[in-house]
Amino acid sequence: MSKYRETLSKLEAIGQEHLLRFFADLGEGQQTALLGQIARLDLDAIPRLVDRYVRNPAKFSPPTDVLPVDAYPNDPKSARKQWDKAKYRAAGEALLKAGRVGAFMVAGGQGSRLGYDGPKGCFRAGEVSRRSLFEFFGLGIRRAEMRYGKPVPWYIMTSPQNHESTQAYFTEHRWFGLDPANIMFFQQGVLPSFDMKTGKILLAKPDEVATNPDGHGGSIAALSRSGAIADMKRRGIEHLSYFQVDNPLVRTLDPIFLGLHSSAPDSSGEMSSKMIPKTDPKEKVGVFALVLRDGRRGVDVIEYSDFPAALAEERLPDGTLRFNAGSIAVHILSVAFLEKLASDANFELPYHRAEKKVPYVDLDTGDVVQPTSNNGVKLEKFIFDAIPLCRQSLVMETDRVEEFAPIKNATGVDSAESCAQIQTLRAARWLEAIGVRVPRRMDGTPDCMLEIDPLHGAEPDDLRERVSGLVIKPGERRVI
Ligand code: UD2
Repeated sequence: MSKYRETLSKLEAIGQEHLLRFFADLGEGQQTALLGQIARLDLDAIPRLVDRYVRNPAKFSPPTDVLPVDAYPNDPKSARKQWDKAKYRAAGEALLKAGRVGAFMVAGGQGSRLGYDGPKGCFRAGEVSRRSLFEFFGLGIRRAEMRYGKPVPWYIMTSPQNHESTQAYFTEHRWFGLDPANIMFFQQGVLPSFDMKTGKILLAKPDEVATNPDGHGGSIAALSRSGAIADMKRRGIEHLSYFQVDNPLVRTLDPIFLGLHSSAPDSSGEMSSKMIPKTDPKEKVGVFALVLRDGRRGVDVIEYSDFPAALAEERLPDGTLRFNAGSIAVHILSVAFLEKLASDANFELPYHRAEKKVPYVDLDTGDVVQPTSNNGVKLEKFIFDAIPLCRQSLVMETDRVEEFAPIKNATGVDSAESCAQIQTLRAARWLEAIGVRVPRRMDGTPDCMLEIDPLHGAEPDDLRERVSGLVIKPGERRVI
């Protein structure tokens, strides 16, 4: 049977044969490409996905029995919970010195909100240095390698859409001084995008199925499929420091967080998370909460769009939000946990459904239509849905100015501009902590633009020698 006939009959069996509607009009190369693209889809799973998530989506019922999480406070002397930061820092440093830690960045997203054409990590995150997001992370990792004397392998998840351009960018920038032998790029999977009403898979072009990356939750299968987990085991890597591509302030390798994750009594060492206290109930970050599932209460992340507004608004007598644990999407995952999940044939993270405007081919005319309202459904998996699968998972609080300034939007909140302001605030704070005067305006904001070179310091003390005698003039732009 020809490849065409074979594909057609498989598609007919699941009611998706329209994908070959224009086959006869295509050139030979296009025909081969289309058949190849369809062959890479998991066709057996399609009817179940269409039925469950596209045509008859269960109405999402937010969990009602939720309690706030008991996070490790940023101030270790807090009356709420006291803990020994120095002890956990030593434990984390021991792991780094033993070469047991890798970095894991998810960079497969479509970055559509930013409106930037190209891998999001190439976007400029240094207002003064003009460095890209990728470079910030690369230099942070290089600093850890120099400080702890061991290579930190860096696993980077891309998607088919940006895989080659991401790799080319790294090559062009000579891997930011890192050894390319310790950087592994691997692609996440894709899922077809569906017509919202009919559940038919959309065609992006007569010779191309409309697809979307399968979400950062797709990384667990992709890490396994690509051989990344095998690579980690060969190298003796036990824990992965997970971060997103959009936050240049992230501590790529935080010894305190690593130590807490790996040795705190209330951590199973499988997956841990960082949070910042939310002040605005509407802030677009997932919320950590203790949720009752199957008779067991455990940590969970509820995405902002799913978190009941009444709970999000609840305040404590001191005015702070009761559910204030906002996720900055920074985690540590143990390699053993990832391997356990990936090797379990019954393991599957839930899919989340998003209704979007998806350009599509009109099946009668063959023309590409740009919809003006939502017509399509994209399905995605989220990595934080693995948290409830842990035996015990902990959450550590951190400070917003120290660690969270994502670039998501072209302007306003979470933009390059707000990121530069936060970077300046952080640098000013660090410099003042080690005795350097920073010019400030009448309203207290720094009258300068400052940026910390991630290679020079991961905390204020690292900068001491470098800044001795430094004078910052009002209006100055400077990389420290
Ligand atoms: C994410 C979290 C949100 C909060 C916020 C903090 C989700 C669903 N929400 O919101 O709770 O923690 O971050 O900044 O994650 N990515 C892939 N492949 C994909 C999709 C995304 O690699 O298929 C990567 C993407 O490149 C980025 C990260 O995942 O690094 C986050 O993606 P996003 O921009 O969709 O998440 P966002 O900002 O809505």
